[in-house]
Amino acid sequence: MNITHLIVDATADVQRESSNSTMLYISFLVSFIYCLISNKSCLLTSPDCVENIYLTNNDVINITSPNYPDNYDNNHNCEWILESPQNTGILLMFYDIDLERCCDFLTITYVDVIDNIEVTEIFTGRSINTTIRAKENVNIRFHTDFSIMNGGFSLGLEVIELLDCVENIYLNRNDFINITSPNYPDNYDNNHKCEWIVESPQNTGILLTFYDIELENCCDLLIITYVDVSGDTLLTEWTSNNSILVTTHLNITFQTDLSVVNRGFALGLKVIDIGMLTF
Ligand SMILES: [Ca+2]
Ligand SMILES: [Ca+2]
Repeated sequence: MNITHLIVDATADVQRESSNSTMLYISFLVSFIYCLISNKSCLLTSPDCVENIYLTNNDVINITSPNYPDNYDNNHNCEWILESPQNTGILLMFYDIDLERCCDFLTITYVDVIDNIEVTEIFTGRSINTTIRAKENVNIRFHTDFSIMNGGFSLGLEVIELLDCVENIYLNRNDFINITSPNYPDNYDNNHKCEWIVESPQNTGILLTFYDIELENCCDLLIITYVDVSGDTLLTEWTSNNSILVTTHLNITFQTDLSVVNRGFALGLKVIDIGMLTF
């Protein structure tokens, strides 16, 4: 399955734009859509330069457009092929993207770590502070046309650990869910690592209640990281039938070692209005 996203600039200085550039942009969209319908690879002609990058576990490297932060060149078409060790992923951190909106593109093709589907994202215009979490192979293309050059892009790359399971959970007001270890109430597995990333709406809190826990004391871990008014807090010691109120972001990680399994854990998450809480 392949998904293509077109990410366009939402922060550009619109005062600089004229009706001519609007028409140019519309004509680009028409040609781009035609391009996708007729031939999905039409933006990806054979590259002028290709670089293979093999990332190792402790690498954090930076790739940029040619001449960055000075302007890139016209008629440029380069490709980077990224690979990380088996059973790892690649975190792509976009520090800066400044491309001619109509006509110069940064195209990223990867398999998303959460959805496990191939995605092609096309960046143009201006964009910052975006991240992508990809499986171990990523293809990056940088294409410029025959006129108008901008500052280009700067992109950080880092190897990340791939989890056995990861789930993003977006809760609404008054939602209530349970989260348990795999197989619960039967025993969990050895060599297992799972993560749940939970978010709730603004001006709410997440009431976290522990129902049950039985882990190998030395070696299997349930780590809960949450945000409160004083910043990140790491919670590692807790007991059954105990509740805490956390703010709108919560990260739960469950990690087991190579031997001895137990029943695991069960907890509940309920979204409440902060003002309604009484202890
Ligand atoms: Ca251009
Ligand atoms: Ca164990």
